[in-house]
Amino acid sequence: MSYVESVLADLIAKNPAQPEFHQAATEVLNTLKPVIDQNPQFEKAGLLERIVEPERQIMFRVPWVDDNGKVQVNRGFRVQFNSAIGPYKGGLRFHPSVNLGIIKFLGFEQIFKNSLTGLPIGGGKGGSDFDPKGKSDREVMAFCQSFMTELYKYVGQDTDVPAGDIGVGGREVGYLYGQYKRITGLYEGVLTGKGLTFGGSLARTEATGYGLVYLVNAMLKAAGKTMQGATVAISGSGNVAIYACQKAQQSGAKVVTMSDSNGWIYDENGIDLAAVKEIKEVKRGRIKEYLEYHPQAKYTEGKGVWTAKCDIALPCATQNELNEEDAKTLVANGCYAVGEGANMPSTLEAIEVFQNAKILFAPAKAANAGGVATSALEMSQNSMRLSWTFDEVDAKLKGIMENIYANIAQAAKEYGMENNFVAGANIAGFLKVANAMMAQGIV
Ligand code: NDP
Ligand code: 2IT
Repeated sequence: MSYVESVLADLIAKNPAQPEFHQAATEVLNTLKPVIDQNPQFEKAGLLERIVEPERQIMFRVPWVDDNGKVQVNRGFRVQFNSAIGPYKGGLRFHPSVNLGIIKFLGFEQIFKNSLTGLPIGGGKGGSDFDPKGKSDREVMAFCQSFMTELYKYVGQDTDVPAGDIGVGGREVGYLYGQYKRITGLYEGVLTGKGLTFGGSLARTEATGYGLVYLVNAMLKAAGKTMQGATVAISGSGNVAIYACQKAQQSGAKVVTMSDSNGWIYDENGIDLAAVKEIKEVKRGRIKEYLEYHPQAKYTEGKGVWTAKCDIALPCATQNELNEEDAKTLVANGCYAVGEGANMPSTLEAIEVFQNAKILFAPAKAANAGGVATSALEMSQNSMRLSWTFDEVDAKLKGIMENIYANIAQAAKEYGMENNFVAGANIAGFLKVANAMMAQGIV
């Protein structure tokens, strides 16, 4: 058994019932084989065994009182995965599906993503099985205050800096920040994605979606293609999906689909993003309500968004939302590029279909790194106690995404896997962290 295979076998045996973590680790470690072969010192230093084991995992009770006066109890998590290159950094996810395995897969991915940004941030992730959907603002506030009353012990501007993810947006970050400040008395950049009146960065809201399109545009350009005139399918209708749609439209594409966990819309005239923003950002409603604005559009209940014919697919909802069948359908319909806005949206089998079909495929840890990169820019602004303009932050974001594309393309080429951006992203992200860990001794 090779070093990589034995580490993976141990990981699976030691962490039962964490299939998403197994999946993320399998994808990363398998592509690292050539690097591991060339660097025998990594095995001697137990580097892979250390990198797959979080430095610290925190789980806690989150009690709160609902609007009927009843006590509810949720479970809170923060996995501080790797601090070799900077303070732990990564979002908080509030969704009923959250468990330790989900947070570990996200935290593991975050290590390499954060490394790719070129900025000094380690990897972490957290969240809760709390479901903000259908809750009143007061209930969300009560939950966030209780969550932070435990979490504050472990976070801080130089230790661990959480942010948003699924179910955690500006509202939640605001309540969490208020409680942190109240308990600690510190006015510091302990969270990113804050409101603009209390230390938030311009362009952080747009960053993940915009960054996704900047990276896909760089990938298309290198292949002699462009988004101008392309038909784009997007899944999800949350933060990432909305701003991916906006930037794709600004890049001259026609976006024809968006979705939520209930179903998906198809608008052959191109998505009216102002309508989607009103439904999702203002009313917190369902994507089905799009028909009230555009009765000619088509709504389909349930899955199926990848059956829409498109040139470019941007999955921006959640993990494993695009499986082998979906990938085959996309390829059969002529799709030539995929950019992952969500974390691990494509199954391992789907990625194989894309790679066999020689489709341009930008993996999540490169393609959605614009969000956390801009979070790191928010941290810099907080430390300097000043703020940059929208255009300044947006220009830095674009530069970072173009740089990520260049680095992953270069790493893939260097290891004999030209245009395999999955391998390129894993290798480039891994090497910086691995070298930092080697230099810091056995810790
Ligand atoms: P939001 O909560 O704003 O939106 C999530 C969207 O995905 C909603 O449309 C939601 O539908 C849909 N969705 C969530 N879970 C499921 C599910 N199980 N099945 C089907 N649809 C689902 O989250 P974000 O836009 O912030 O996050 C989307 C993805 O992007 C996630 O994978 C996240 O980890 C990733 N990401 C986010 C970043 C950020 O800065 N926010 C940065 C990098 C990656 P519904 O409302 O019905 O639940
Ligand atoms: O998955 C991610 O990169 C995020 N949810 C954003 C994390 C951050 O710290 O901005």
